[in-house]
Amino acid sequence: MFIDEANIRVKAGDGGNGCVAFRREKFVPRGGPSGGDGGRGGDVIMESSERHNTLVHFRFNPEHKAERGRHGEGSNRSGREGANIVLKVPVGTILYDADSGERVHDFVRPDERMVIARGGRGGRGNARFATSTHQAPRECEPGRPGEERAYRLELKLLADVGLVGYPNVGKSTLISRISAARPKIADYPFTTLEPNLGVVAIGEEPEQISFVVADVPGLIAGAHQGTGLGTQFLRHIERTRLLVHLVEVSDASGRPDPVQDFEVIMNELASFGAGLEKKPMLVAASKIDVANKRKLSKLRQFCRRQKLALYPISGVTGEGIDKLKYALAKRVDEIRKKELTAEGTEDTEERLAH
Ligand SMILES: Nc1nc2c(ncn2[C@@H]2O[C@H](COP(=O)(O)OP(=O)(O)OP(=O)(O)O)[C@@H](O)[C@H]2O)c(=O)[nH]1
Ligand SMILES: [Mg+2]
Repeated sequence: MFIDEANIRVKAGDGGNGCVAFRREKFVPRGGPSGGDGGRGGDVIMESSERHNTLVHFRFNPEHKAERGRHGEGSNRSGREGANIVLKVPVGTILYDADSGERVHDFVRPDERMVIARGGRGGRGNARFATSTHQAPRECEPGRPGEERAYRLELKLLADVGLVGYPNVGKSTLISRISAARPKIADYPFTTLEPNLGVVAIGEEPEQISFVVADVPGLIAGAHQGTGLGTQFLRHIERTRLLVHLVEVSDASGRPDPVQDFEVIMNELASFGAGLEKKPMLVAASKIDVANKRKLSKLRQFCRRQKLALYPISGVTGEGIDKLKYALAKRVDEIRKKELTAEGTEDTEERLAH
């Protein structure tokens, strides 16, 4: 459940064929063989990157081919080599051979490179076959085919964004709106018993931003003492970068005061003891299609005072969902960049200290 997977097929470039040709020059009778070699086919290379966080880009695009080598030509011209292609995967990706199931490589560090399909060698042209006794060879070789392979990629996901709130406020509905996750949604509390993860992708490669959202069971007052489903599952969002706190503003919640709802949940987060209450947080006013206007404006005023960004959404009509999704992408991206530069500075400091 916490694993992102993709199946890919890759084909390295075929080698170019060798060429049969003879020199033909004015005044040079019976010129020698001059067929050039074929170029080598391009490799398919896999490279781990810190800029990628999920495998979602392969799901839309599972087949990759490197360029073939050009054929050799007369006048001893070798064919040009085919260009390599580089497929980027997130650090933490594990590569399996799809046919044998064998584990091929674990990309544990950034910028690890590995050839996952080798380009075919170019064939030799007839110039290579000439010997003192065999001066007009007509043989040449065809290029070798590039390797063709099927792989399975696996990545253990860590969630970037955690969805928190009371039961039944629409957390699972939201994740089903912004990702391919399809958790159970129903009109009773504690529908979700286990965390669900969804991958959200925005934009196109190479500028695509993707991130992982975790939908967790609802919290209620006293959860840290075991009431409801307790708070054990909150460890799944301990390492998230950002929380979305869903607060229901319809009357269906049966609770009179959204600000009080907010505070009860914050108190439970704090009681869990992992600093969840201090994480960056966006507030989503949920079920605005059936909002009680008074509740919505009360929550709005509260958020303004607390300097919390508020996003009114409806998982049913879709209102506000895109805006929230883009805001999440932006915040996640900012936080990741900050983390990268922070690591960079630590590295430099460490080096300077030595
Ligand atoms: N009118 C309206 N109903 C919604 C909205 N979002 C969710 N619902 C309904 O509210 C109910 C609960 O939704 P869920 O997504 O299961 O809520 P949850 O927060 O995941 O609930 P738990 O898993 O029990 O914590 C379902 O009947 C949904 O159809 C919304 O924006 N508007
Ligand atoms: Mg749910």
